[in-house]
Amino acid sequence: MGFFEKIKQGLAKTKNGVGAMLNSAIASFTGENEESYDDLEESLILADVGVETAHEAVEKLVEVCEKRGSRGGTQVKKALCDVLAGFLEVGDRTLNLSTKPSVILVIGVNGVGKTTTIGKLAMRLTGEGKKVILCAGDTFRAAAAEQLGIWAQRAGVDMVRHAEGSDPAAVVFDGIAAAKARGADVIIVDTAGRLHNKSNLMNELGKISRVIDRELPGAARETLLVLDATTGQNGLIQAEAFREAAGLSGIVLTKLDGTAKGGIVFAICRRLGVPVKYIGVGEQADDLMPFEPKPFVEALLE
Ligand SMILES: Nc1nc2c(ncn2[C@@H]2O[C@H](COP(=O)(O)OP(=O)(O)OP(=O)(O)O)[C@@H](O)[C@H]2O)c(=O)[nH]1
Ligand SMILES: [Mg+2]
Repeated sequence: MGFFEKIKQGLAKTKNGVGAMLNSAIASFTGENEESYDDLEESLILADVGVETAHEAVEKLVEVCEKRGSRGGTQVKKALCDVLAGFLEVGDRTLNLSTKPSVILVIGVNGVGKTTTIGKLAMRLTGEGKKVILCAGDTFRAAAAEQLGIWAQRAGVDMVRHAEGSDPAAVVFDGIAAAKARGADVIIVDTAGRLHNKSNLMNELGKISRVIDRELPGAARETLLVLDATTGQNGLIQAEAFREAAGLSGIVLTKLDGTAKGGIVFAICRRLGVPVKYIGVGEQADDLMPFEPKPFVEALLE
């Protein structure tokens, strides 16, 4: 099954609710009467786009329709696709891995798919000829390093780990030393899942971040927030908290093959200006793809 087929299939699971409503709201959208305006805005909110962003999207849509003279379902839908895709065109979506080594720090709440994403990324980058080292910064459970170890083996890359319960910043320190010694191109750091409102855990990310800055000054660095696409508006709050604690250069949106409504991504890109860099549509190594706004929006509205 093709990549976008998987997304469409996933999004179709919630279609009966959101997609169908959205499409009927688009079909009856005239941009002239309040009612059609409200219907469309409400459908966007139900798709998790968020109140503010939904409002902005409809305002922008009216503008675009007026300018283009768009009339009727098909033309309005095309205009809405363009407006929504425009919201996702923020920043640079490519990974900046311009120094040797460069660092990818992967963060997010529990169970969103951090370790799996790292495994997929390791396979991908290795396939591009890069020498990758994985760093098991999730020292919370021994099983976490084991899970990462399985991916390391699959990708044929080294992994640096410490004993359960040890300081994650110390593992990162060693990981960087190993990356330098072995001439690695990229070091990818796994971290334990943490709730964005637990300040001690969030401070730990700051500490990891400072170790990277100190040990690799000037190195190219990505801090990727992994976000489960089935998360609703809370995703925006998560993203804000993680940005505050560690800075963010990009989002990886996972589980788009599930029951995701997908709308949260518009709120995040629009409000925080952080680009989505990759999307995940399954548990297999090749279920990670660079993000493209247009096809994503089309899959969402199909
Ligand atoms: N369907 C689907 N499942 C996924 C995807 N990404 C990850 N998973 C699954 O989600 C579950 C959690 O993934 P992990 O990679 O362990 O998540 P994590 O963020 O590292 O979890 P913690 O380390 O416990 O915080 C696993 O069963 C993964 O196989 C995806 O894109 N689609
Ligand atoms: Mg994990």
